[in-house]
Amino acid sequence: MSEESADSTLTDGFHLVVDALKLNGIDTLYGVAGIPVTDLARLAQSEGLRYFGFRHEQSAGFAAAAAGFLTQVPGVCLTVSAPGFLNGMVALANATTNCFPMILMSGSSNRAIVDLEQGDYEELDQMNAAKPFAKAAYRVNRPEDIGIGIARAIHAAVSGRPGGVYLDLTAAALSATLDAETGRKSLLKVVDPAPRQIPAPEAITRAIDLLGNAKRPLIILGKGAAYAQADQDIRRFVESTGIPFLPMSMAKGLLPDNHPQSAATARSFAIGQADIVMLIGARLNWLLSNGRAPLWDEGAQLVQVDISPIEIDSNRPIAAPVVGDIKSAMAAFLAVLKPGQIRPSAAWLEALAQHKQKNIQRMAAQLSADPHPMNFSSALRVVRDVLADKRDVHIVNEGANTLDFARNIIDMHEPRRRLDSGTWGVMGIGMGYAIATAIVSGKPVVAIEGDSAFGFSGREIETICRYKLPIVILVFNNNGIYRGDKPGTTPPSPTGFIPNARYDRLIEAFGGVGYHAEDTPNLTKALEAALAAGHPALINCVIDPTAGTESGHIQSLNPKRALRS
Ligand code: ADP
Ligand code: TPW
Ligand code: MG
Repeated sequence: MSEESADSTLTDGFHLVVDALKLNGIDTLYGVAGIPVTDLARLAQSEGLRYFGFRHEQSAGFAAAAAGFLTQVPGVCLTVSAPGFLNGMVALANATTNCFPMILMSGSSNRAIVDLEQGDYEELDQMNAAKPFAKAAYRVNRPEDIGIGIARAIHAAVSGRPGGVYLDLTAAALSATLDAETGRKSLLKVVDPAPRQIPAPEAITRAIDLLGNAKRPLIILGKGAAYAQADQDIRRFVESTGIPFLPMSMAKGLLPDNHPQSAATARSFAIGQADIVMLIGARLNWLLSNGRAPLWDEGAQLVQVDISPIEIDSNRPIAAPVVGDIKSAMAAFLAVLKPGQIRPSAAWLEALAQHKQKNIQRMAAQLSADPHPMNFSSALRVVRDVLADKRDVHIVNEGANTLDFARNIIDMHEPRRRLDSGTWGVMGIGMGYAIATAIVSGKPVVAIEGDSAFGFSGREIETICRYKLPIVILVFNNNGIYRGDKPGTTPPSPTGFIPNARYDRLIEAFGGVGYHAEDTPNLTKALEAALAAGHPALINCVIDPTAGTESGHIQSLNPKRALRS
């Protein structure tokens, strides 16, 4: 309990929130201060929590979500009422969509006035507004309910399939006083909030039997597998069965990308030809063409390991569902797997090897070109080469072409080192994810950002400089969304930006170091120097404005008008 209380026999809502968070091992808040949570942020900081103040709630929320993904402890975002709350909602919905645990904690206005729509300062029925976008939403109306409210929020965020939880803290509950002893007794430390969910033994044998019959098996690892922190067992399972694997973008590094069993460079071939595919923490959503032809052989049979029972059969029949948490499931697989029981055919491995070889050669030609101005491949080759011996560097990545090329070119060697636009393909995660990643990991972060993508959260470079975080932002500046306009285009096209903007100068306003790189030698120098300095830096990386393609690699999802005027 804080020393500040004038009367030590009393406590209040502010103190109870801070005490409840501490009791449950939550030591960091990401937020934007203001009525009615300013004093909460201040108190949290003075009581030993780390408070990171952002310039916009969306980035604070993205930071909380990234922290949740990296640590399995829900990241907490603190906002003011109505507009601040709504600014945080995109991040909350994104967390739920990506299965990341986070808690959006917003102060709210006077219930009596809000419910009669009488016009309070920042009036909004926040709890009900949050419900469709959150895994759960709760409101605390009385200080004695704060402990339960926070416990419920933690359970909801991390149990089962993780997600975003909204916790509404009314101004009245925050400022109300309570007898200190009653308050203390109202707090609880949650026990086992993410209980193991051990799959049924028959589900394990069914899956192993199916895989045992496979000639052309394939494992697809998703970000659920990265989240589960079952790294050793996943690797042992993959290696002891010899099954080729494909990592989804945020599962890269669970096994190193240069692992001989990686089928990443023969992705379409592997998915299209496999007879049995095992999904581990990956949904059959748009990122996997919903499991449909032409990418997939619709006759292939599937094993799916997932914590959510209703994920099963969501897009196509799953012959062997394994419902449980991945850590328990992988341990169970390893416990019953007999040597040689699962064995991909030699012909399958040979066919994959040939496809990989062909694709690697094709990529090598692209990667070795050094055009002026740089294109995505040549600039990313530099990034890849500079990072090759810096395995602790974490990557954040968003954009269209910038995302697609970087995902393929930058190899990952360690788990949970890559965060990106994820399930929604959302722009704006960049700075929030980078900030939380730097804070949580204590390691350098390189944020590889399209110039459009960067604009969504670029204001947070002040935050990065204020906290002196070791973040290097690479802005892939091609003058626009996907591409730049031809010189002199008026009015600017819907996708074009000011040509040749100097993003590097923005960070200088806050004491960071800006670099301007127009060619590969200068990009190499800039990235090496920025990483060696360990200071906030932004490299304006000049990319040929004609190099990108509209919508990057997902042009097929981009509807075009049937009639031309
Ligand atoms: P990706 O985008 O990488 O393909 P998705 O986000 O689509 O991955 O899928 C992640 C899946 O992982 C979700 O269906 C989620 O229910 C599941 N999941 C998350 N955590 C766990 C866990 N600990 N154990 C099992 N499944 C999990
Ligand atoms: C919140 C739509 C998808 S990709 C993109 C936008 C605006 C930017 C692509 O340009 P960028 O990358 O970043 O410069 P590059 O390398 O191709 O030039 N609003 C939100 N999310 C999404 N996904 C969009 C808009 C979009
Ligand atoms: Mg661009």
